[in-house]
Amino acid sequence: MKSRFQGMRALATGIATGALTAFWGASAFAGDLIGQPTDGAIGMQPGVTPLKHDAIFFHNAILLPIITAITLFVAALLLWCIFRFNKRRNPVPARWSHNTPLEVAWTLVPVLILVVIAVFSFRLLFEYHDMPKPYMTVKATGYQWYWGYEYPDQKIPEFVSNLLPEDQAKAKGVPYRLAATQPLVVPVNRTVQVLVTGADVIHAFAVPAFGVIMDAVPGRVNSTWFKVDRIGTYYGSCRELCGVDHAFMPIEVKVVSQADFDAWVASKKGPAPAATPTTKTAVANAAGGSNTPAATPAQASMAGATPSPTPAPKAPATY
Ligand SMILES: [Cu+2]
Repeated sequence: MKSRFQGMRALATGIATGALTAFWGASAFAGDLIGQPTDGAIGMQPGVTPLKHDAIFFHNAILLPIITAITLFVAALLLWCIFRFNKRRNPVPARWSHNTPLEVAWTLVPVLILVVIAVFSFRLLFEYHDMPKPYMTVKATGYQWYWGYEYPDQKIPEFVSNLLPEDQAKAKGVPYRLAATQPLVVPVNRTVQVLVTGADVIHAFAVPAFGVIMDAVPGRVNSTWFKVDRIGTYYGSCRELCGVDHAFMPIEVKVVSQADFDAWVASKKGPAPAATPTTKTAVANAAGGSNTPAATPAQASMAGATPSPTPAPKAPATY
């Protein structure tokens, strides 16, 4: 009997150890892809900005241990009550009520736990709020259902970033539904301010590897920032249900060296000088290849964007 019990205990220990190893192993050692989701991964995408590094620290070092400790403590209390104070083992229950020290403790301890969480939480919130002096600003406008990017500092008018079609994504070996026709290009190790707005309905600009998510609200300009510490391609998506093609408006950010960025800016400006901002936008849109044109002038002016001519959209916007 004893040996059978020991065998079961060994089995249980084995299962628990295996599960824990699988859990922590998957999250810590799986070699998660950078800038995109990884199949079977647990936890958040690896970060490439100070904000995301600190958000991961807040989650893994502060929240997760507290949640685990509370869960284990409450489970142990429950089990203890079930086994120690059931009717059979405790036929005559005590009749007292109120225990002042205990009540003070179970009021104060949760308050202190919340204060600890709040201290770290506010530090992170302030960090998101306190943007360093930005090197440049980009404006991201959410449309049904694509993104428009504009570089006011570099005088690059808005261009359209669409979902890269499946055949092209396969041919290029990039993830379908994450890759875009024209990425947002930014330099590495530079603070980039992102002004986010929506042209029709509420969208949201989110790039998990940057730890950035910001609502794109029509008639309002929100601001967020990131400073990416390594060159690469990072994917995000719209994070606010915005209509039938909500899942088909990816965000692709290419982080490049300063020299590559300068070259890209020069290529974006193009050799052909444009007489008016309107024609400039049209030239940029035409040069982009498979572009869905920008929104109607009414939508564009709502979002404060440069009005552009209105060729027929790929997927006509319905409201
Ligand atoms: Cu959207």
